[in-house]
Amino acid sequence: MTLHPSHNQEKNTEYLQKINGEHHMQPFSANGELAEAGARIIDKADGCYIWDTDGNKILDAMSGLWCTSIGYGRDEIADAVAEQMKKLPYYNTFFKTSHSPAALLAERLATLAPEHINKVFFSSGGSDANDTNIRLVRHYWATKGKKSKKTIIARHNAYHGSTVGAASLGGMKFMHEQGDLPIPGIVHINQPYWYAEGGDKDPETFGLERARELEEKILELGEDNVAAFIGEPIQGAGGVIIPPDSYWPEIQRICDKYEILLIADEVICGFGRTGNWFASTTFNIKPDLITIAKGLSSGYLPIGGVLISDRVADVIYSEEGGEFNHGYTYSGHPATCIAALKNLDIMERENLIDRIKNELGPYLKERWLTLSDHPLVGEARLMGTVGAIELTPDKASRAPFKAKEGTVGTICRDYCFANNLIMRAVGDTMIISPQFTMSFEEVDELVAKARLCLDKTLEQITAENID
Ligand code: PXG
Repeated sequence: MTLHPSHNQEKNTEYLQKINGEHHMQPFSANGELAEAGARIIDKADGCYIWDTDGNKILDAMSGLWCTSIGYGRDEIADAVAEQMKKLPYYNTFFKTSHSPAALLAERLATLAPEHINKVFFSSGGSDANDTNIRLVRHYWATKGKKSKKTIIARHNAYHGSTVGAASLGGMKFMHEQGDLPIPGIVHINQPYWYAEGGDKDPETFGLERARELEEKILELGEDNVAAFIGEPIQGAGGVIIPPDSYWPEIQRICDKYEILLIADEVICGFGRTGNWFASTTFNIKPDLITIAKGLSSGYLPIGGVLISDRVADVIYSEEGGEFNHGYTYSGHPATCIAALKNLDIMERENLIDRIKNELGPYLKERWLTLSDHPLVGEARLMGTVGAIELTPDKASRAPFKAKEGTVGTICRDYCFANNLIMRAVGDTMIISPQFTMSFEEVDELVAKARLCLDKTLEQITAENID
């Protein structure tokens, strides 16, 4: 079919939905259904709000997809990127070349990262950065003469990305089912999800138990066969799962005891989300590798990478390490590095990390936790600027609904959409990850809208006997 777009079609919702449905296959979507219904077309954004092509102003409490920490509409980034695009829009970082944006960003990251980390390898996002991790840890151990140390231990319900490697590291069953994943050499242990899986145990005992599954798995496989453990400090896409305090110190102890590399996937948690530059600082762990993306550039341009500790870098840079046969066309892309540098400038200039720790974080937490008195809410939790509420038919027992998982969450999510609030549903868990720049008034709007949508959800499931 030939379409003839005219110059004013960019705001024509119907037309855009039609061509989008006919030609654009979208991620994590039932594309047939979506094409039929028509996607919501987002037109512009500013601060914490997005506008669709019908003119609806929507409060974005997810920072896009956990990315836009500094908020939308920062012309300063656009201008700096435009300047870079005119000067050097592209050059690779292979074959003994580099350029100032990559070098400057690498130096900046080394300053911001925990002390034992001084190097970075760039990627285009989080998935390919985690693929880099798989290559790196195996190359590390092979270089040290321990070729058998190959297996990576990850967790059920983790999200590490969507490439074959990253989806294998992830523990999403519905992803593994499509395409015969995980690939060999990646195994999973249980997650520290006290609300859903902790039963009558107190959270700290449960956290220790779940961490000790790592030790059991290492003993089962033999430590000579295990390369690394990977985990998100707080699981994001899995439902903003904040582990009990006992969890991460025990994981660190076990990694140290058995000489297993620790990879912290900070694609969501990094760059301030938890109130420190890195969640590894918040949870007091010392990872050998840190995956970064999203907040690194606030999503203004696609860039990710792996922060590499001295322990790992010393081996990779050694004579025995030789050439690392790995890299991406866009590793260290100049425009994306400039976007990241400007983003970090803004975060520092506006003291945004400090704001999360001392102002926005505490206010958001206080307001968010007020939702726990709602009859549908089994638990409200929040750290820094990531939060969740668990929906339940029975607050006392934290029981799940008898209806298919996600039924009630989807009803609530749809009310949010209809009331111009972007709040995600993961099954029957509602999650938020707002911008670091959100004002107190916007926090109030967010919490008031969330409560309204909970009320409407309760009304509907009562009327329809969903329990
Ligand atoms: N690690 C973590 C912890 C992530 O959250 C990735 C890696 C992959 O990054 P890229 O840039 O390749 O997408 C992510 C991405 C969701 C959702 O439903 C979350 C992500 C991506 C898509 C959807 O919450 N996180």
